[in-house]
Amino acid sequence: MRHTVLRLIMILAIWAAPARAQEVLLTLTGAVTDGRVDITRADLAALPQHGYATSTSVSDGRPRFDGVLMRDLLALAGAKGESVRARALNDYVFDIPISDFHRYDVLAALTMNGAPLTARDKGPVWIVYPRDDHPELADIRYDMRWVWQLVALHVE
Ligand SMILES: Nc1nc2c(c(=O)[nH]1)N[C@H]1C(S)=C(S)[C@@H](COP(=O)(O)O)O[C@H]1N2
Ligand SMILES: [Mo]
Repeated sequence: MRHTVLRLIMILAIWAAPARAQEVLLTLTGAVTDGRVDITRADLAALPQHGYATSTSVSDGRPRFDGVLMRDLLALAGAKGESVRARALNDYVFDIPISDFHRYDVLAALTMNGAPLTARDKGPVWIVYPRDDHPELADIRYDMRWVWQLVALHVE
């Protein structure tokens, strides 16, 4: 009995790791390769990883965020356009000029203070701006671009 349970746990663990890696976190549509690119956790893990601590308009202190650069993500998807329409799980939608991602090291963040962001807490993906490095970013016009629970990007 004990062995059966252990074996079951092992099988589940072995099966769950790749399944989690293949989990689609983001879907890019519009002016991207073949009109649609599904981005998995493994795709994101294969990109260069970046991070920094920054203040935010919704949390205390300066949490550290890690993930990938939005410009690397868009390059991976072959995005060619002027803006992205970012859509969240809660159907919040906001248009962001792609120039932001070249001007600033904007993150598609996957972790905060080393812990994976979950859908319950602004995850799995949160658009994060380097707010403390550029005074102009501490502004409501940019706060609205910090889309959390990001699930889709439409490139135009
Ligand atoms: N997914 C999602 N992201 C979002 C929002 C939202 O409602 N849903 N609100 C935006 C707005 S309008 C602002 S100002 C900042 C901070 O939102 P808050 O002040 O409502 O916490 O997050 C932005 N990101
Ligand atoms: Mo807002």
